[in-house]
Amino acid sequence: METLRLYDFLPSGNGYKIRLLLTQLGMPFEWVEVNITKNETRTPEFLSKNPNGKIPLLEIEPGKYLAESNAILMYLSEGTEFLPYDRYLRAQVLQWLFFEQYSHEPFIATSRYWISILGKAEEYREAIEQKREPGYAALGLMENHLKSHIFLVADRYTIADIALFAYTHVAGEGGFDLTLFPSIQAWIERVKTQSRYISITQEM
Ligand SMILES: N[C@@H](CCC(=O)N[C@@H](CS)C(=O)NCC(=O)O)C(=O)O
Repeated sequence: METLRLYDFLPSGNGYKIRLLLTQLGMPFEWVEVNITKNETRTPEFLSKNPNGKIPLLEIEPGKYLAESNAILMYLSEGTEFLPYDRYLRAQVLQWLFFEQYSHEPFIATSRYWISILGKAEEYREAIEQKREPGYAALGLMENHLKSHIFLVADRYTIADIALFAYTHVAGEGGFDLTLFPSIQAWIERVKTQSRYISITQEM
């Protein structure tokens, strides 16, 4: 098998999902930094690899690319302990992956990007305020679920946990108060004890 190559940016939660899974799978990969704050995703060279101009991007073999973090998680976890085989459980994993992209990431990740990555909280104050309510709604939904489940699907650690962990555990950097969500906090600690766990700041 060819060495996988991951185009990524260290502070990115979407990129971190892939770094974390690859590390936990024990799969070697080449890591290529694409600095999104310097528009490096918008160069003709990068756009020829991903016309959508976004990281993470996985190069599976020379010239064969896969974008969208949660699609990459599905691809890499196929046939592993991180993705259930049962049809209903797999669909539940997908349910969380779609929830993450539509009801969670657009509020929590964007707030974190403006506040902590760009350091422009004042400039984006109005937009950040608009993200508060839907962001807290997403956290509330997770909290309710995690009151009676140790992990998101089938009470075992899957890519659903990886996808939701990425931006939830750093939600504080987007101005969200995680002390309001004790079950989420306990789940975060559980994820951190999984074997071969790496932090989002771990240099590649
Ligand atoms: N839905 C995509 C979102 C990817 C995304 O928003 N990537 C951001 C970094 S986290 C990016 O590349 N931004 C740079 C740009 O849009 O030019 C995924 O899950 O991979």
